[in-house]
Amino acid sequence: MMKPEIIGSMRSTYTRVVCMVCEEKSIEYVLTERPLNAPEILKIHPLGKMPVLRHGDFVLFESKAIATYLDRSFAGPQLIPSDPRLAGLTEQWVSFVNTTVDRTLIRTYLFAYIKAMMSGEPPDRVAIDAALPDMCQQISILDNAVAGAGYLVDDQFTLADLNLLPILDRVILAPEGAEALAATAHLSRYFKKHATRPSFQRTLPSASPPERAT
Ligand SMILES: N[C@@H](CCC(=O)N[C@@H](CS)C(=O)NCC(=O)O)C(=O)O
Repeated sequence: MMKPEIIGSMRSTYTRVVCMVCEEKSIEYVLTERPLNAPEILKIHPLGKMPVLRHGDFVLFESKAIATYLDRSFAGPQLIPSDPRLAGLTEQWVSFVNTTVDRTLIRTYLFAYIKAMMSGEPPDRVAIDAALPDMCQQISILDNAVAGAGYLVDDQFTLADLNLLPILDRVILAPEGAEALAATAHLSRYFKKHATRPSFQRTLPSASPPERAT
């Protein structure tokens, strides 16, 4: 089958998720590194967000849609279970992480540090402190969720886990994020364990500091 092309940046957590899907399923893919609003991205995503997918003459935007398409189109371990309850739980955690956790941990908290780094100004303490209660609450929810078998869904590695790992990997770049994760009883162990997966290791963003693409 033709190789899917993912257009985006490995520094983008959402791009990394779809690359991890390919790695987990041993799909041969091409990552075309492009910045936000690159013409190739704007041609596919009406708002210029990443990632986007090109597969032959088929194009797609939205990481969850891309992940589902790849999971259904290619052989390899099923990342969205076919059992309706397990599929529902997978959707639940992907949705919670994308609509709530990403907004707090990345767009609000981490971006306060990234903005400071890019402008050379000190970090906005008010914005950071304001994000901390939500960040701690959401980390605690995730900590409880993985307390049983060490996965978000049942006892299997699914898209729900894969979708969370790049966010955890980014939030620990800032001090309160690192402390919050280290203080958890289960989530820190979960992160350490799954961070050894080849799909995680093979998609590590370059060692350069996070930029706007996160
Ligand atoms: N819901 C979208 C979110 C994509 C998204 O926000 N990507 C970030 C990079 S991680 C981006 O393009 N940000 C630029 C912007 O929001 O303008 C998805 O799941 O693909």
